[in-house]
Amino acid sequence: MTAGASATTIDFHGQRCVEISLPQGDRAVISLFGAQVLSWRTADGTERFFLSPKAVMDGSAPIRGGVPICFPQFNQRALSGRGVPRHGFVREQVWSAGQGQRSGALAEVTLSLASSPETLAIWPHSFSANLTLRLEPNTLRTTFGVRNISDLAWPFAFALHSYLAVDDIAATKVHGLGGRTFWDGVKNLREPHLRAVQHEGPLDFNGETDRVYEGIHAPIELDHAGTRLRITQSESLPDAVVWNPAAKLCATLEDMPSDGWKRMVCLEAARINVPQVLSAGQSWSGWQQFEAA
Ligand code: TA6
Repeated sequence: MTAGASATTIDFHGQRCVEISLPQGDRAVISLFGAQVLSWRTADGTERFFLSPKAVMDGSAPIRGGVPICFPQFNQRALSGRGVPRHGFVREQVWSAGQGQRSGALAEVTLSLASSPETLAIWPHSFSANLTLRLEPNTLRTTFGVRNISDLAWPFAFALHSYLAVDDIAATKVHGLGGRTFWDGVKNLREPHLRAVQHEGPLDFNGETDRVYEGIHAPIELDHAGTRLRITQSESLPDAVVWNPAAKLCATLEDMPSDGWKRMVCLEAARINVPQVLSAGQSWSGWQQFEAA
């Protein structure tokens, strides 16, 4: 892998990663395994992402934390029964990192992945994909791009499955979802077409939460311990997933400490309910951006 002066190859919890940083002190780390952002620290020293202390870091399983990429399916909703793993397979592939760039108060690096005999055995479509991580003071954007390099159109679903760190889930609120319709994956797991409407006012957490909100056009805000994180996403990603496993489900996750659910919430920018169809030769991209107040 090549890294420019502004992107350094580092070992991070045993994973080969690329680090980008700014003179102001902001820093982000992305793993070659899965092109998964594992850390974003703003200049004030605050770590913004949750990375499970029990995450599997040897490349044998997806990493629990940071920003896993879900492609070409979300959970097992789109391509189930065809042998594609839950949340797809790119989060378990080793990506290549390109030259990093820094110009003033902006640093970025792009990782890439192309279909291979291994991926074609899982999902029979040729693609090339890239993930660009862009860092500015107090702001991080992840952009995923994919191109259909086969002769046939194919559909896919997608999510940037971001794990955000919170001090205490019981005192955490999410603003900006009032009035949006959602599918409740806890109450209606077997009825994916059922919808409820989110009440006005902030969403708080009183138990297992697993929802796919649709029609997301305005920013969402994560509010905890007196700090706010503003989250925006591209028009190509109309859905937002909110996930917290709470105590019972968390206890079944081997790569989570028993109290890990108290310190994280996933706020994911996604395209789930209406899969994207990509024609031969066509490209698509989607991004999620975080701004710390
Ligand atoms: O995004 C929410 C979700 O689909 C949940 O249903 C939950 O299972 C979570 O993702 C984690 O999935 P994983 O395969 O990473 O354990």
